[in-house]
Amino acid sequence: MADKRASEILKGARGEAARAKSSADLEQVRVKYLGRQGILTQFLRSLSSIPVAERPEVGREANLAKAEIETLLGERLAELKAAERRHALESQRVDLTLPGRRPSPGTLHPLTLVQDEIIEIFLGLGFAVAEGPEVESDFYNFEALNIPRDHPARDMQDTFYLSEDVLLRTHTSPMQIRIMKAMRPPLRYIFPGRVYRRDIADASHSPVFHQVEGLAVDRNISMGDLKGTLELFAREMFGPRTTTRFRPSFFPFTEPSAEVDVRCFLCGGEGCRVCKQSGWLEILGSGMVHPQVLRNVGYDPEEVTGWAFGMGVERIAMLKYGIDDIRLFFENDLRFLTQFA
Ligand code: 2U9
Repeated sequence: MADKRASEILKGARGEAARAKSSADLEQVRVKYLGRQGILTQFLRSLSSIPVAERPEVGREANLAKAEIETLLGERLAELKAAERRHALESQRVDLTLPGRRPSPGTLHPLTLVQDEIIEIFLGLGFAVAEGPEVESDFYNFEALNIPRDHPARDMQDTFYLSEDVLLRTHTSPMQIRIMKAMRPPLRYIFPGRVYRRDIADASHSPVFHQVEGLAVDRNISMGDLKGTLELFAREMFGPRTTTRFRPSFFPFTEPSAEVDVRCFLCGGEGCRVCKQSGWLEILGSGMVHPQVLRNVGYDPEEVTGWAFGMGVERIAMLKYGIDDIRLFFENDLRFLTQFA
């Protein structure tokens, strides 16, 4: 009866091993028969309770059954592993004839695009480009530009000071002083660059932003030249049908001074949310270089005159593309940044 048990166990194991569909199934079969609590293991353990006379025969049968189960499990495992490997190779097949995925080269930042566009327009008019330090002295940033000691811009609240005399430039105008001191007229230059002001960031303010300023100095340079140049710039930038308006203004470094507006291209001048019902959009400030500023760099205002202008690149980009929050330029959200290329 006992040897019948061994052969039945073997038969059961053989059937289950054959039916196992995966190496994991087969492992369960192994545990069921050969594990610590396995059927055959328990059977071997129970041999001590059968009559002594039957023990050698039954024990031999049981050990043979164990060896046979081990062999058949090993063979079945090899079969299943081979099948699993074939299946894995099939399902993970790589099509080597597929064309490669093109790596995305990225896009230029909208501020770079707009700044380049501004530069291109003035290069076409014969201006040269000059760039200079972002860390400046009080002299170049304020004093030489005729900005008085009690001007609010010079307040600690408005300017990032690195020491009493050293600061982060609040405009690119110090480069205009540097160029005028280094060269003699005639001069035609534009000055693109990053500038800093102690503003709390909101929809229209950022503590760092970009400017392009321009300067022309020569004999007999007039406000008419300034007007013609900036009208041409506005038409190149915002389209050939752009209408401009020059409005009197004040800056310490220009006299007379004018701000330039373009007819609101969203409402056509009717008045809307963007132009705050005025029908006009301010794009830049400008003026004739103040005689005192010319004297500060060693020029004789009786001999040469000049004009200058300044614009915020963010403002131009916001008007051109209808962007309502300056912070979008600095948040590096690719969904925003990749729209402009
Ligand atoms: C020198 C002489 C004159 C540059 C000028 C402005 C008017 C102006 C603002 C535009 C928007 C600054 O970025 S912004 O906030 N700029 O309105 N800039 S005239 O005049 C100069 C500069 C240097 C030696």
